[in-house]
Amino acid sequence: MNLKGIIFDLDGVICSTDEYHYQAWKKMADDLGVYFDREINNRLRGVSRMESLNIILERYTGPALSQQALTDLATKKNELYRTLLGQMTPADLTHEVKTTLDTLRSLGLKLAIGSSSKNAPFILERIGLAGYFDAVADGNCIQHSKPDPEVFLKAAQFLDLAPAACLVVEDAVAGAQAGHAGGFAVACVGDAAQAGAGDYNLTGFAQLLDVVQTL
Ligand code: B16
Ligand code: MG
Repeated sequence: MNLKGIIFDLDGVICSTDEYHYQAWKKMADDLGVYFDREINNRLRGVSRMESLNIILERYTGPALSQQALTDLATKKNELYRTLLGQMTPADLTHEVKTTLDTLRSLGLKLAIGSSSKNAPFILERIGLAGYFDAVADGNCIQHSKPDPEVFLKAAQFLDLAPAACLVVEDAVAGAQAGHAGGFAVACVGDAAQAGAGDYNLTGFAQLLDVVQTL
């Protein structure tokens, strides 16, 4: 096996916090009177908080919003999102994900997180994975979010591995693009798999065990 490491996206791959992002943005959009649905939400996967807000505001027709008003909207969404995260426990990490991670590790692979989220450390703590990964690259250590490859390149650097020796696992089309732009092989689940964005488009997380045997 030439593969040495796997870099996992967090929201929508390791855990279902993508649903909490949706609920929090939906509440903010409803309060503002802006149309928002799950299809628009799919465009927010992997992109930063402020970029997400800009995508939602494409449908906004009210009076001009100041920079402070934009910041306040993003803060309001994040507060609601963190309230939802605060209710998570290790039971929100599925048995399939945990046992697959453990098996991948037992094969000698290094495991890292590559997430656009500034809330990644809090999420990992809530689901009982604080300290589990060999490296964590997240929204707190990058300038450009996906589809820019920066977060995955940082994760590979933290693992001391070349991109060609790593597989990226993503649920976002923007994340799959970021992986490819960085020179990584990409396996997709969820929305990105349905869009056929990966080199491997999986129907379930445990299918990674089959994919790594071929790399
Ligand atoms: P935050 P990922 C991404 O996480 C989410 O997919 C995206 O919807 C979110 O806007 C972004 O994190 C920033 O999140 O507001 O928590 O900093 O999928 O890259 O793990
Ligand atoms: Mg994601």
